[in-house]
Amino acid sequence: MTATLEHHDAPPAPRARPRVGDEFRGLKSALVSVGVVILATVAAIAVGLVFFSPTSATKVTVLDYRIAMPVTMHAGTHKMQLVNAGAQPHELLVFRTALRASALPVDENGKVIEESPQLDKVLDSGNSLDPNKTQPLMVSLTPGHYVAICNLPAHYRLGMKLDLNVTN
Ligand SMILES: [Cu+2]
Repeated sequence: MTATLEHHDAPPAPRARPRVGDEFRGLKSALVSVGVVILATVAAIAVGLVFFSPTSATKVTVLDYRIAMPVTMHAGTHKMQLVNAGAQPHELLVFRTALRASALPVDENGKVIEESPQLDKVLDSGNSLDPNKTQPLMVSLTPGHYVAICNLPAHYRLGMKLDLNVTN
């Protein structure tokens, strides 16, 4: 009689234990999934902050008549924020060149000859930027020597030139 009862009672127990275990496994995998989603979201936000935050851009200020920006930068693709803090419109041109900023080839009007084979233009802000305006720019730099200038009439001669060294 006792053996029979045990025999009849026994089957439900093994079935019950796996069900509880399955629920825990299901809960565990659900928590792991939520964790993965949270980590992925945090990682995406971190990447977004690094690549898209305005604070990560290199500030380049053009004034009457000089350029203020870092003179040493690391190789890579950089965001730049061009700021015209002068009273005149300005532009920003960057050339990769072995020539010093003070020794660029110029025409009879003192403008830098941008098409010179000695200059390899890597950045051109395009239309001149008005005073108190800002303009986002992107530039890819490899190790070497660069020169930044503003080539609006007489601005190079007046002092808008800067040597930039790019390191690894
Ligand atoms: Cu200028």
